[in-house]
Amino acid sequence: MPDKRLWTSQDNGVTETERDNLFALPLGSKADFVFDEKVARVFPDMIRRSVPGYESIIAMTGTLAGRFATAGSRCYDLGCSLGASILAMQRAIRDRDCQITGIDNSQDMLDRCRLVLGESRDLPRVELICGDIRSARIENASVVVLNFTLQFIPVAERQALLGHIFAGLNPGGILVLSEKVSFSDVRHDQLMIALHHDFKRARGYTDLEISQKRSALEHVLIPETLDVHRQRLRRCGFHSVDVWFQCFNFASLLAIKAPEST
Ligand code: GEK
Repeated sequence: MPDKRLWTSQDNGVTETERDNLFALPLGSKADFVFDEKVARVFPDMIRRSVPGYESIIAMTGTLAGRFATAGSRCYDLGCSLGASILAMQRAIRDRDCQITGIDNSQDMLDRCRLVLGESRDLPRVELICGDIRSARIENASVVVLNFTLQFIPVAERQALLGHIFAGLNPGGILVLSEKVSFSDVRHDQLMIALHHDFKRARGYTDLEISQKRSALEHVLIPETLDVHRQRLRRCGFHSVDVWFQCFNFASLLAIKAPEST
């Protein structure tokens, strides 16, 4: 019987996580993807083998927070899952006076997140909230992170959420927005999807796993083009918006709120 546990380095410690085989066997009925206990258990393995560039985006989220977090302000990780971005920010922010708030509406994710984060007295304090990011209180923020979470919010509600985040950001504050994206050129879109599936195959997922996961996410994860994201962020009022990372159909944007002086 192979050992199902994997030891995943989270830089400041080691997290025990199982290998993701949730879609390995044929599923009788088609059900939408949910962030339940089964997913939380395998999440670190699942996201690393599913999202090209995930490790770089998480590490650079820390680097960005290290530059933009200001003394006495708050940093938010919206849809924090097991806290990968929280850990990266905690390590990069030198000001102990900053507080990091992680919000997720999956209690199963947050229960595991608490175990991953543990107690670290000499790092910025972390508060974890179980709730919907659409009704979250965001205030005095210097850094807001939405890493692969906006894609799960209904398209019609995305503008309101981003507007709410913009209102809670201090002048000079940033939003890091990472998403699976689509492309308006159909051939390019299909090529990026095929390359993403090659990435997953190279990391051990079978064609059955890839197609069953794709069906489960079909009505749950709705990608949009980079142009749509850029335009929406500009409409919210961000004065500087652009992509800082892209690998196939996964990208991360940096949106900056103007400093008071400009
Ligand atoms: C990472 N950022 O490791 N309110 C709160 N949480 C939500 C909502 C909502 N309305 N909708 C979804 N979630 C993480 C990865 S995973 C991305 C983020 C993925 C939560 C959901 O419970 C899940 O934990 C997270 O958003 C999305 O970088 O699995 O592709």
